[in-house]
Parts: sequence; structure tokens; C-alpha cells
Amino acid sequence: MKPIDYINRENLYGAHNYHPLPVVLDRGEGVFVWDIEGKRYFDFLSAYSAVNQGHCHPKIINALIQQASRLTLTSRAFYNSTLGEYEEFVTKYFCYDKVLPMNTGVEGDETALKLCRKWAYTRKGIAENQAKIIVCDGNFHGRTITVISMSTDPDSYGGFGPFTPGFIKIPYNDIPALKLALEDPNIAGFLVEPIQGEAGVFVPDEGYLRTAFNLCKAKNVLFIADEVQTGIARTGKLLACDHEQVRPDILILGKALSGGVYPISAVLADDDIMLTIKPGEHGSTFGGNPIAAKVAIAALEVIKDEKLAENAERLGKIFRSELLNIKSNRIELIRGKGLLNAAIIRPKGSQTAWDVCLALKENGLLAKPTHDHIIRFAPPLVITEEQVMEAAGIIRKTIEWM
Ligand code: IF1
Repeated sequence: MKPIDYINRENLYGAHNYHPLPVVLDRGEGVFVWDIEGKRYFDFLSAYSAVNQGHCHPKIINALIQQASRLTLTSRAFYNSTLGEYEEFVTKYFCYDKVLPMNTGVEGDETALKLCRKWAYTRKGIAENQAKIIVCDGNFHGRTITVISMSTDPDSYGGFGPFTPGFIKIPYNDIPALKLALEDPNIAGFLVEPIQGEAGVFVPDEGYLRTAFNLCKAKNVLFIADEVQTGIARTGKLLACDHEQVRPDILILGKALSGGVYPISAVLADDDIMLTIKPGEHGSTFGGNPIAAKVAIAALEVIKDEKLAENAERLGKIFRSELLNIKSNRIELIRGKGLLNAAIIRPKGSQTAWDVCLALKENGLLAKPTHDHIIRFAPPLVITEEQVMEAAGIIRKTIEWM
């Protein structure tokens, strides 16, 4: 089979809810992936930051294999020998009293919203069904009906109504707007991405998260951080909130919690919040299953063992300065933190960021455009300085040539 045959087969039998770059991948190791014809590429998407630890990290794969041949799933109807070990490990790792394990990022967000509402009714004293949660314009928290009810992107919500009520939308990175919205006594929580990924790696002003957190505290409102994409060393700290010494009341993690090996998400909070949900009120067949437990422990150990936050911090600076040195008026702006970066591309004729990504692919580097004119650059965090220089060279050559 040729690449086009693989592509046609997906088109024929799969729903058309994606528009992938025309490359058919077959194998991955560290920062590299190979297509079915054996061509090697730098992976500068990292499965949207799920593969922070690099493709097929041997320690994580070993944890998967070992546990898969012993016990895979018991459901939560029974105790098992791995869940408690993981719960103790992950809560101590992130310094929270409790964890609620789920599978996908959007389930983590849904769980956080339910938890926030439950807390509002049982602790804060908001009248039943009156709780509101503040969210930000340009947010991306996933694809379920409730989560797209928070979206301001017509591609995400258009044609999928009616929507879940109870959300107040304010501009991102806008403290006065938050202050005003917090005047409503029925506000239970503020849900925010520390850096907006889908919006195009939009980094808020310094001090935004800290000030927002303080304002929430003054109004007894829960500060809920969606770190599904920004968490787990991606931005140069374990959590992006760590850059401003903010400890969210509710923390949502996903993606790299498994190193891209398995769908694993988690919601972390302290007892006064987490224990408001009682037996039978929330759950998931697969959440916290034995494979997930072992894989997540291994994935988090790799982050610390290999100092991936420090690597992201150091190499992010080098990468951005290399991109800033590119002599081409095609690059309008470079922004990002750690190894979560984006280039804003100035269109030339009918050429868009998509055409730049096609050319990058030809030159051996995979990246994905977002919003027509933005390219996200987010390699696995195990990348070396030499590899950063080589990849930046590919980007330079491609853009200067176009
Ligand atoms: C797709 C974007 C990235 C997320 C945050 C929750 C979720 C995501 C902050 C849901 C998911 C993904 C999903 C992916 C594309 C992708 C993405 F461009 F759409 F925004 F990463 F940048 N919170 N992000 O970023 O997690 O349920 O998917 O596990 O194809 O939709 P999920």
C-alpha cells in the first residue's frame, strides 16, 4: 500500500471530523516519527503535548506491558492493588489531598465543573441550580456538549445546540472583566487555561494568573486551572501556574499524564472540595484502571528523572531566539513559554500556515497550523540542544525559501 491508499482508506471508512496533514506515520521514538516509507521527521506537535516524554519511552512502555499482562481492569466496584499506589503517588507529586481519576482531558474538565457546582451548593451556599462558572473567550476544553457550551469558537459549538447553561464568558487576560463578573454572588468558579493552546499559544500578561487567583479568593470562588495541555513540564515548570506561584483549587491534567501511551486524566483538589462528591455521584468504567495507574506513575517519574521541566525552560529560550533570528517577513511574531511555542505567519498570496506546514513536512519536520496563520511548535521535551538547532535550521530554511 502507498501513502495515498492509507489516506483514502481513512477517508472512506472514518468520519470526516479531521483534516490531517498528508503524512502516514508508522513508528515513533523520542523526538522522531517515521512514515510508512521510512522517512524520518521531527515531531513538533507531540500529539498536542501528550508525548512530552518522547515517543515510546521505554520506561513507560515497560510499565504498560508489565501491568497489561497481570491485571487490566476491575472497574471501581472492587479495590485493586494499583489504584491506591497511584493515588498516593500523584497526590504527593502535585501536593493535593485527593485525586479523581478519569480518562480523557474533556472528562477531567467535566469532572471539575461538576465538582465546582457541588461545592457551590453544599459549601458556599448558592441556591440550587443557580451556580455560574466564569470562562474565557477563546477557550478550548474539549468536545462534549457541556464543554462546547463554554466555547466562543463557532467551529466548536455551531450546529450542536441546545447548550448547557450556567457559564459566563469574559475576555481572556482581562482583569477588570473578571473583577466585574465576580460581583455576581452566584459565581462558583473561574475556569482558565494558564496559556490558551487552541487560541494559538496565547500567553497572558505577567501577573494575570496571580491577580485572577487573588480576586477569586476574595470572593470565595474556586480557581480552576485546565492544565491538560500546559501541565507536566511543557512550559518549563511542572505546571504553568507554577510560573506565578498559583496553586489552583481544582487542577485538571491529561495528555502527558500518560506520556501519550494511554488516555489518562486526573482532577486534583483538597478534601473540603473533593469530598463534596459522594459514592455513586460520579465515576467512569476505565478511570484509574490498573494499566492507567502504572503508566501514569512511570510517566510522571520520567518527568522528574530526566529533568524535563528544566530542559523545556532552557531549550525553549534557545528555540525562540533561533526563530526570532530568521530573516523573513513571513514571520510576524514568535510567542510561547518553555517548549509550547507558536509562530504567527504573514500570508503571502494564497499561501497560508498550512502551506508552510506542508513544506516543513517535505523538509522533515511535522507541525500543525491553527487558525489559518498560526503554527504551533511543541516538540517532545526529551529533545536535545543539538536537535533544537537542527530543527530550527529546517524551519529557517523552509521559511526563508518560501
Ligand atoms: C483534538 C486544540 C490542542 C485541551 C485543553 C482539554 C482538552 C484539550 C486545554 C481536551 C484538548 C486537543 C484535542 C485535540 C486538539 C487539541 C488541541 F488544538 F484543539 F486546542 F492540544 F491544542 N483542555 N486539546 O487542549 O482533552 O478530551 O481531547 O483528551 O483533536 O480535538 P481531550
